[in-house]
Amino acid sequence: MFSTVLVANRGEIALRVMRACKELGLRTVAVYSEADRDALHVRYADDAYLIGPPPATESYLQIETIIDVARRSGAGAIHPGYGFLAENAGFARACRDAGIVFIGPTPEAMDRMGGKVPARNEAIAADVPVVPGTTEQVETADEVRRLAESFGYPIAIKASAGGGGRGLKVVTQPGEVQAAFESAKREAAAYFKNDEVYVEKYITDPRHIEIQVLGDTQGNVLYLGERDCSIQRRHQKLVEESPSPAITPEIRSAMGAAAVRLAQRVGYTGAGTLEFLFEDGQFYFLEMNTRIQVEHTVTEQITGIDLVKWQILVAQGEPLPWTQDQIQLRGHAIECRINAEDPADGFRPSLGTLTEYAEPHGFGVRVDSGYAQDLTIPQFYDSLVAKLVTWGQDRAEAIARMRRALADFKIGGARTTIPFHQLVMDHPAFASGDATIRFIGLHVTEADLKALAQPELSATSGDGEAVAVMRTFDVEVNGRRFQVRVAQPDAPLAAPANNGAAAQARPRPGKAGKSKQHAADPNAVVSPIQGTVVAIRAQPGTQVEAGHVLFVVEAMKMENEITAPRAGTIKEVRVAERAAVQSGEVLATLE
Ligand code: MV4
Repeated sequence: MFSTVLVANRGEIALRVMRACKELGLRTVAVYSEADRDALHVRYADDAYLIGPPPATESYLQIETIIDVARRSGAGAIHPGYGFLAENAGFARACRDAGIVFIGPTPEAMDRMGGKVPARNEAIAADVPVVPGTTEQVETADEVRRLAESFGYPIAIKASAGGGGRGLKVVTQPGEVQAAFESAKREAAAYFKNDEVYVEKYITDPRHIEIQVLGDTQGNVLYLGERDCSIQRRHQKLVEESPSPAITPEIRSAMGAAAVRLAQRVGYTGAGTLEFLFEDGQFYFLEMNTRIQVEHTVTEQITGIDLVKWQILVAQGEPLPWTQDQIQLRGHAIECRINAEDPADGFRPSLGTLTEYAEPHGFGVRVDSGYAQDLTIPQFYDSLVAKLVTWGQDRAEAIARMRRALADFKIGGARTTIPFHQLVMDHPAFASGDATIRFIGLHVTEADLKALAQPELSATSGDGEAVAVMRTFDVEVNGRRFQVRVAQPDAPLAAPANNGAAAQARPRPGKAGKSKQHAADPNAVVSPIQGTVVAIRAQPGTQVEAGHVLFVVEAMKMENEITAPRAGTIKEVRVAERAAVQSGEVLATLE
């Protein structure tokens, strides 16, 4: 069996996988892009290989390169972490063809459960409840209306090839069907190059509940309880917990049994997650994630089972050593995703060099992090800095501990989601276990988020030019200790140029002047962020209303809609699709 594992990922999950390898006595190989030369996963691995520039070319996604590194480094197995290559059946096949163990399910199981529509059909065949609807594509708006009559409004029109909430249209009455159907097809064609859509009843206020499964190569599949991931924003999960405050032991065993039936039917091996919507005591299978997930930690905390270790052991042919009734859930665990994002500014990425970084410690506190003090968060990847997980004997204790741990987590140099999590942990609707997928919007308003303003990362001069970095110092006055925040003059080119705090604090004079000028120009449609243009909805001559979405700019895997600042006619479109744009750059002009 293999004795060296190549970890084809970065950040906290690469470290998480390498720790498991180390405990099993396996040698680890890291791969890294030029943006990750200083990254912790590179230092932690026994061996590390540079695989090129950061994703203009998507370095961590290069199948051939990674398999070649596996060969050169003597790795007998590859762990893909999550994202990147984890759900790529082609990559799993390429590993198999190269005689390398892919730590995950077989490509055949991935093919059967990877797509939404195939997975829905497998679920129906396994007698697992799905949302009422079709799986065949609907061809006409008339057909949509007929289907809607049979299971009632509201309905969801979904892109067959969709995922992550893209290509989902909600229709509340027959009069809206035509426009929504056409719009769904257009969006599906634009995003997925496949305009097939199907129809489901729309569940208006569900929870997102997912079941963790673990299968071995002997055909055993176990379920390890559920996770409640209802607290999310635009399909980005922010808080996850296990067990769910809404799931009774009876529902848990019914959902668990359903998940095991489905996983067993497709010959599932390794760790996997089945996503369900849950409302009014009913659960409906949505889709399966055929990988380890970010939030696997909360399941580990309450089951005591090291999921990543068992992914590896199962890949080595080891049978699972438990029966279902030996799986016991103990206490309660909560995970908060600490992202470098500003919750007061639409969760915009807030990248920089971590001038301060001190993690919380103590009983019941776990931090899975990819960063340390003085490291710079690169703009190319997601904004996850650390996962903060607390365990308690019960939910109240896990919440109290999370409050304490959030207060103890000190991060400077980038804004983070910590104040958002503090708001959630203090919220009565969260305390009572009432959060659904509409928690943000219903219980946390835009105004609540706006009020979460964090201290300035830099001080500005009178004309708005950044001149200093804010730092915190301890001082003693008459023997009593105080903390003071001081604006320290910007250090001369000390920090890395890579979008770090110093670089942000002192923008190149030409650029700052330019963006200010643009921001003041009422005719300019300006990108507030650095990123890549992924969609253009503006043509010269088009009349637009204020707030119309004109561009979609992707930064750090998140899409940002750039809207018209006022009503008017598009005069000029200055960027092309796939163009890299700077923060402050003019994308179009109005007249
Ligand atoms: C739904 C739904 C309600 N009814 N389908 C969004 C992403 C994709 N995974 C499925 N999604 C949904 N499908 C029906 N028939 C509501 C959502 C949904 C959602 C689901 C899970 C977590 C967060 C969500 C946020 C908005 C909508």
